[in-house]
Amino acid sequence: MDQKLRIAIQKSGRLYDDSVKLLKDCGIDVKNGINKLRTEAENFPLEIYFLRDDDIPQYVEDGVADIGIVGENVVFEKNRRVTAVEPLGFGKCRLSIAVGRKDDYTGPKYLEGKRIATSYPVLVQRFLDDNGIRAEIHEISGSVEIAPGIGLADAIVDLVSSGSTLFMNGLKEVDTVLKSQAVLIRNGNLDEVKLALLERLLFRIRSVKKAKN
Ligand code: PRT
Ligand code: ZN
Repeated sequence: MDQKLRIAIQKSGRLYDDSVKLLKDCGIDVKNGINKLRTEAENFPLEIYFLRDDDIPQYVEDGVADIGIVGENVVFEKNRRVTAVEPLGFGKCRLSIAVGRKDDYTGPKYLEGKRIATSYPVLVQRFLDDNGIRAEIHEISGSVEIAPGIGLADAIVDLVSSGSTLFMNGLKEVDTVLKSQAVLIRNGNLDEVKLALLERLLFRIRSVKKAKN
């Protein structure tokens, strides 16, 4: 049986449309994935798995999928053994520190001894360590922006794109922990056949990116 390359993409959410569009732009037809967990491309030896973005690095590390499309923020937070092969130019955002609009943030030292709410404890801890700061991290999985307003935290670290969510919650962006975009990741132990398929796909992805510039 001919081998297929298995790619994991987000099932629904901010990366879904652009991930499917990228494959389409590469000349690969992805049939109505939305209610399916798995589908096959018609005209390229590619099998597509639809997953929650948080699970993609692990699936790729474990070799359940060969490659995946996911935000760098997730790749770095999950800290899995996967290789980033190509930045994709969409899903751009920043993981930023925000404090109350009237708070007087003077730099990372401001965070010393403070309570920080975030869904990114690993990246926040690394930032604190790099800056020699001790602070208390409160991990929450969603609606991080409301934490300061309800007295749960003094600062937050969350993804920002336009900044309007912060603004609406009375917060201001004061520092950036990580700049992020969607990347193609791959398993570290692909065999020659899969590597050759990946090269074919990458050639197309790079052509699409060039055509856009
Ligand atoms: O269900 P699943 O777990 O797969 O999805 P999810 O809800 O975890 O992720 P999703 O779909 O929200 O985001 C997927 C990826 O898109 C993220 O991991 C980032 O790499 C990227 N991305 C780009 C963003 C944003 N921009 C973004 N603005 N992810 C989230 N946001 C959120 C942010 O958390 C905040 O709540 O949007 C709000 C801020 O937006 P602005 O425009 O008001 O600043
Ligand atoms: Zn997620």
